[in-house]
Amino acid sequence: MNEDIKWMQRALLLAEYGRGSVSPNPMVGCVIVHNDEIIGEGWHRQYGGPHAEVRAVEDVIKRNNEHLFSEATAYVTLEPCSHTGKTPPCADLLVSKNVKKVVICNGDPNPLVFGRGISLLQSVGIEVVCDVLADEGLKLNKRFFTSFIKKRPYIILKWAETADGFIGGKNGEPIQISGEFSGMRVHKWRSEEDAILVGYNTALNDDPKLNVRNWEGRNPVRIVLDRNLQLPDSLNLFDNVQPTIVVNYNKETVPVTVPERYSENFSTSFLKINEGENEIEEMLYQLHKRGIQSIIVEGGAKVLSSFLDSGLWDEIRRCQSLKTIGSGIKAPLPKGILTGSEKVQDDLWSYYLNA
Ligand code: AOF
Ligand code: ZN
Repeated sequence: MNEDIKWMQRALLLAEYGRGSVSPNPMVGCVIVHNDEIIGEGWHRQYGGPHAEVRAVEDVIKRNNEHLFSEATAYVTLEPCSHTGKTPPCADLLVSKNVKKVVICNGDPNPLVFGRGISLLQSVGIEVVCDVLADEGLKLNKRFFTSFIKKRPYIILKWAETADGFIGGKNGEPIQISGEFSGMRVHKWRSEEDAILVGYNTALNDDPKLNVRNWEGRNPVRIVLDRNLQLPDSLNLFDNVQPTIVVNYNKETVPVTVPERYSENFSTSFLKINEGENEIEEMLYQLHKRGIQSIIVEGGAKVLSSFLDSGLWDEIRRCQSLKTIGSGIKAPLPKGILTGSEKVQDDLWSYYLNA
């Protein structure tokens, strides 16, 4: 196997460890190699914390391999940064360690970097190779890239339907459709996204908590569509255990930002949108400006359909159980390309991508 691919695969694997903890930053891994051996490695573990390159360099030093830097290659899944954000520039760090070569999976779309990291490395004579396993990197950080390219969060539409195609009872009463293991999976997914969104009827009828249970992970920001501010304060959504954003036509308060998820001060905030045909588009842009890079939309049928109709979605995760109820609220019809399906106990999960 090509050396660059082998080590980049390892760097991508390390980057995965950051899932659920680094957003709105990307997941990044770094492996430093000398003579076909790893002399240090690391990944971006936590939002606001040291970048992957810093961790890898520290690891090289900890392993007493510092003398090997000048003959070493650094494999990084994202172009080393050139800006001072919460941490100093990684490109400067690699230059100061005098590494011989840097292999990169993806360029950084952040306008603060955008090629400057690569130029900086090249300007001092470091050999730079780009786009190694680029497609894998784009997939790993699809939320991060979507945010910069489309100026909206990455949207996952998730629902469970009965074998006869219903998503809920006749009068909107909640019914248990999917099995226990599907439930765990859904909680894992919640922990991987910045936010979770439901419509007015789901909030009122189900009184959901929209938190992460049955899985270890961080709670997403809750977003609820309550256009005319009619939801009662007594709902679980307003328990201040995790942040909630109420999308409505009237009221705007100081915005919650994604990093607030990492603090302990949770509250309810209000996001005002204009009534009209482009409500979803406007809402997504406003949420994007608040740093939200991904949303899992969990219902109900009307909200899911409006996302599907707008075309502003990226993935569908659809669960079909063996249960039948005969009548109820019809589940939406999936769109896009079916990319795979799998059985989880008695449930069949199907996955679609927006073409
Ligand atoms: C890297 N290596 O591991 C990551 C990078 O506020 P900061 O300092 O954490 O900077 C965040 C930005 O840095 C983020 O938007 C992205 O452009 C880049 N992330 N860069 O060289 C890393 N996580
Ligand atoms: Zn950096």
